Amino acid sequence: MKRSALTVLIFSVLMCASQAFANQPVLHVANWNDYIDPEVISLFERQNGVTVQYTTYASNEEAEALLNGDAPLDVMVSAYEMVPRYIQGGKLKAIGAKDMAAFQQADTRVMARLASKDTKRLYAVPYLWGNIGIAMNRQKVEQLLGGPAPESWALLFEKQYVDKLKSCGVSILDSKTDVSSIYMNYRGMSMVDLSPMRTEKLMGKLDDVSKGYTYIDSEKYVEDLASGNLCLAMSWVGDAIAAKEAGQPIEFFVPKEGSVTFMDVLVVAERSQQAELGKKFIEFVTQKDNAKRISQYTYYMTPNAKAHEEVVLDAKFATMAAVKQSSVFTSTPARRDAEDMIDKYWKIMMGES
Ligand code: N2P
Repeated sequence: MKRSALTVLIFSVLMCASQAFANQPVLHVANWNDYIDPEVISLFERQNGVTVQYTTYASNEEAEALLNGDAPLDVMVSAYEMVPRYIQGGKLKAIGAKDMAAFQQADTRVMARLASKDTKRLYAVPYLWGNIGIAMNRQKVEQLLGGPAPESWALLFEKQYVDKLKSCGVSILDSKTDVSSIYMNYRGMSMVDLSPMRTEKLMGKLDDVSKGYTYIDSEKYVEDLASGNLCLAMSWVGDAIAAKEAGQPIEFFVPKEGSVTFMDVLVVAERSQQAELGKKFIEFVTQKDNAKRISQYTYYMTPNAKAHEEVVLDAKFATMAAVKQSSVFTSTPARRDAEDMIDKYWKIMMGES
């Protein structure tokens, strides 16, 4: 075959291939960073002849902006505590969540937690859950402290510790409701009856301590823990274990004062034009084998009871499951006037005002 003919042939094969690709349905999915096994996405694409456009976000605020925006969006993973607000705002499609297999196969601990926010279980399908704690390089921390580190949030919330540790890198999550729930609990306060005056005083104190943080961020810290640029971080459990697996002597613990346990769910955006395909994706990622892969890859707990049992057989995954349920609580916004005060200080801490 002459070169030019070969070129034409190759060109037309490529054209066909790209047209086939172009005609494939595209599913738009948004998720937290480091929160899926990419191979599960590829499998879904191959098995269903679709392309998944995958976007990540690193805070509830970013997630909400995506949901409220007008770029194409079908499936989103969301913190469970955001769901009532999304439902009220008409942002989610009712997908008959409770009839999906994920619900029949869910862990009873997860089911108990799911009852309160999507009461009819129409919108939200449990995806992954876990705890927030401290990721720490004990050796570096104890060297700077000149003695043993307490198993306490004091490490992150008291100036005396943060100022001693800031030279080795200290961070907290960019997650306002989680941080304020954990912090107020540490200060012996309940979010439900916080007065604006008390909130102002306590948040002012936190703002002062925060000057010693390297940053407030939920994405960069994964890399920085793994490369030794941080020695102490408020962390989602999976991110801490991932840093440890990447070779740093990082340990994860839930401080003695207790911490937040979080739950993330899969929802379909109201503006999705492909709810059926979206549901198929949700079925796929929550199906036992895929749920297991995702849990193993991310080091978060799957709500799928059978998959979870299998994952924790491997000691490597014991940390993510080893938290006493009595020491954890769900993160709750304060009442409106106190919440406004938290917002004000959060903006200051984030350098936004
Ligand atoms: C992992 C994000 C975890 C989100 N990077 C917890 N809600």
